[in-house]
Amino acid sequence: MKLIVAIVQDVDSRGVLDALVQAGYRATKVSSTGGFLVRGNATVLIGVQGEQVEHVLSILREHCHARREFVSPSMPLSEAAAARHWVEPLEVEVGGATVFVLDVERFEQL
Ligand code: 2BA
Repeated sequence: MKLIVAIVQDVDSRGVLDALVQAGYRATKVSSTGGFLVRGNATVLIGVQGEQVEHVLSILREHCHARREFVSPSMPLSEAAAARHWVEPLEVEVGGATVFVLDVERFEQL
């Protein structure tokens, strides 16, 4: 058995969960926060058999979209003026999904 841990953008999480459940998978959404943007995202946990991993990844690919985001560095105005070059908004591309596939040693529902 495998555990798929998928970090997705909040805006995509409803569609991903709907598609997974529709396809017969069980999934759990955990609210999470990215360390860099410090914005809410969603971590979706999906327990599957090994042969189902590629199908789940194809669902994630279909429903998670990369987007460009701007980050405004937050610092006091006085410091911002002194470090003018640093306050330019920074553009980053936030992925479709960041996915880890883990081996499950044991699975129980008690
Ligand atoms: P955040 O940490 O908020 O990162 C959001 C986006 O900011 C990243 O998108 C990346 O484009 C950029 N970014 C992150 N760290 C950076 C840095 N040190 N310098 C410059 N740009 C940086 P993604 O790579 O698509 O990641 C989306 C979210 O997935 C991340 O949100 C984080 O919550 C999670 N994530 C990504 N890689 C991870 C990893 N190796 N381990 C755990 N979580 C990860």
